[in-house]
Amino acid sequence: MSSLILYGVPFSQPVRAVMWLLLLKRQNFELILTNPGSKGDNGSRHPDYLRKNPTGTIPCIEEPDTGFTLGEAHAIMTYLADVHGWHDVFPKDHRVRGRINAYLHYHHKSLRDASTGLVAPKVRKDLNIPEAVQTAAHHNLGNALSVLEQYFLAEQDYLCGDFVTLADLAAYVEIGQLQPEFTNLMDFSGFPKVKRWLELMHGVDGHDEVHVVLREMGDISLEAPTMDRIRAANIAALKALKARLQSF
Ligand SMILES: N[C@@H](CCC(=O)N[C@@H](CS)C(=O)NCC(=O)O)C(=O)O
Repeated sequence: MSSLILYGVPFSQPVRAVMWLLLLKRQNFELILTNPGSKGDNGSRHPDYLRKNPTGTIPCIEEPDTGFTLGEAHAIMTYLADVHGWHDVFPKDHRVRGRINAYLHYHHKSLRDASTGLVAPKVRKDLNIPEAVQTAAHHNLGNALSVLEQYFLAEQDYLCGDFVTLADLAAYVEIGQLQPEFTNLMDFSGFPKVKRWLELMHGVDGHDEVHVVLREMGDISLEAPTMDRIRAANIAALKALKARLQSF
């Protein structure tokens, strides 16, 4: 059986969530580099790619043996968990699963704004994200962090219980990227429970390999990274990923 194909780049948050799940579950895969938003060869807006994922975004997976393709990070993660029976991260219990799904839906207009409001304006200057969009994103992100602090993490270690689920992986790739050791774009001192959860997530298998790209790029709080710096970070990330996959 050929290994699963994952289209994307390590710098993409939703791609990182899928990669992390695959590493955590020691599932082999091949990463095919796909440039987000590009219409060129290997771009997510190229007609060949759009046939696989009509929304034109990364990530997308493809099962080489069947030709089945699927886009949307959270759909991919729940699909893989169902197919492989990864009930530790996506339990069968209807209520726990319901809560995980609730978070995964909530995510798109809340923590996802960490990228829209803070990271993308620095690393994707080409997108010219309007000020109003950035302001709205900051507002959504601030609200979402308070919701995590006051409700999701009020009485438990992880978002949906005392164990890691798909919800934690999805959330961490967004807010985790803002920590001082990565982009350094947010001060979490007002959110002690979120801070504790971030620390716990460092210990989840696959965390380090998946975050090489951010560690290599480093602090961008004062200065936007150059294209060379982003490229070097992606290369280091691919090397770390390859080494990890070879260990399976
Ligand atoms: N809801 C999607 C969002 C994916 C997404 O926004 N991906 C970005 C890269 S991080 C992308 O492909 N952008 C290219 C574009 O929109 O043209 C998911 O969770 O998979």
